[in-house]
Amino acid sequence: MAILEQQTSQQLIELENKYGAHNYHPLPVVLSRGEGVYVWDVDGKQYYDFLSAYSAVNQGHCHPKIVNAMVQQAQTLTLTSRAFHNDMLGKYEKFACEFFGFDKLLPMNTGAEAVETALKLCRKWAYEVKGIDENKAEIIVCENNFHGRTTTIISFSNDPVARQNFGPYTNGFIKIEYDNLEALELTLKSNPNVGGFLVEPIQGEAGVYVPSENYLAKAKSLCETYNVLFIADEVQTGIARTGKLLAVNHENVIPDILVLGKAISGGVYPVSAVLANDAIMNVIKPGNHGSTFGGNPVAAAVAIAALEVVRDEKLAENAEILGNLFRFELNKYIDTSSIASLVRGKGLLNAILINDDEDSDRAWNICLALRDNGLLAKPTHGNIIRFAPPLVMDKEQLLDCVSIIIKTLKQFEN
Ligand code: IF1
Repeated sequence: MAILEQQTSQQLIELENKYGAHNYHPLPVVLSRGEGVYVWDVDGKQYYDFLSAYSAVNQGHCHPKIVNAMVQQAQTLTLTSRAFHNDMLGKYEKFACEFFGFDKLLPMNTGAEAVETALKLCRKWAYEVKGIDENKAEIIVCENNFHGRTTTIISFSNDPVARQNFGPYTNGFIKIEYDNLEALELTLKSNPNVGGFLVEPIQGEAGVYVPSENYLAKAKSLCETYNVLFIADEVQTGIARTGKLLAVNHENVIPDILVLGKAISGGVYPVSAVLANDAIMNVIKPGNHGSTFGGNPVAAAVAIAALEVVRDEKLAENAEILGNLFRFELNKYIDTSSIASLVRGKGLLNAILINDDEDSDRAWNICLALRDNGLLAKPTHGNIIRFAPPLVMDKEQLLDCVSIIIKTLKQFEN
């Protein structure tokens, strides 16, 4: 059989199972097309996408403006490496720096690469500007963080599945409780070698934990007091997902280092970025850091188009309005539900808590039933189901999804 011939879902799943590493346990559905808020499986069944590729497809699947930008650039110049200049990188860097309000951008490809870049930048600043003794710099991180899958990043993860048997681990990280300002202040006060504080404005993978009001603002203020860099990982919460361009905008916090990924490209191409002002970014000199594809012309063209879509289609405003409607409607149901105990989130990054213990398969079974009812979502940890549709969704589609979700949850009511 020619490899590109039409195959059934089962045949395609078997191909992945036989020839692919088993590093995921996907929901049993095989998608072959996406457009806006919809995806279709190989049998032509239509679904609402309520995961948005983990918030990488905020602009909707295959947004024509972004795809066209990619096609045009891909037919012109795809990759030069940074050994030479190209006519797209500077334009993109200027556009993005003005879009987010920073002096400089360091272009990378994946979110984890951008987080690693931010860690290196923070450490170099700690030694060369703050004056911490070489190899003594510490970076504070939060319990239940998720920042990617590299060996250094999982070194400060407390998720055994993500961490176990990948040692030896990278040193130089202090873990504190998320959303605990006393813990942060105590750690800053008692550790003179802290160079930075890396934090997710909302903890996504942990289960969409929204911190207390003003946590981010007060944490930033503590970092200023102790001359420590506030590093915001907005890979998942950024690009309008939470109802503002950045989740830190809800508290008017300007991070010292901003980490972006996922939807900065609209899910069309791997693009990530680290932004900072000159006093920090200028510690990086030629040869200190790099990447073959980082800042390539296609990434540059795609990212400009993807950010223009966020601006022109007012996706943050839409996420704010539809997110409030989503939680309002679900809370009405939850008041009477025996299966769902709460809904939490900001903008269109939300999750519901299923009344069951972590290791029950009830959330998984609910997601299978949601699939059968035409909506795709996936549990994060055990009994938490994340809901994150593309931000281009309209009110009618959202209410349709709310009725699908409630109808499905009622199937599991006792
Ligand atoms: C998986 C979810 C997980 C991220 C934040 C950096 C990265 C991510 C805040 C790394 C990536 C993805 C990775 C994917 C599942 C998904 C995810 F929360 F978004 F659902 F795992 F937590 N910072 N998140 O969320 O970016 O290198 O992947 O481009 O690894 O299973 P990446």
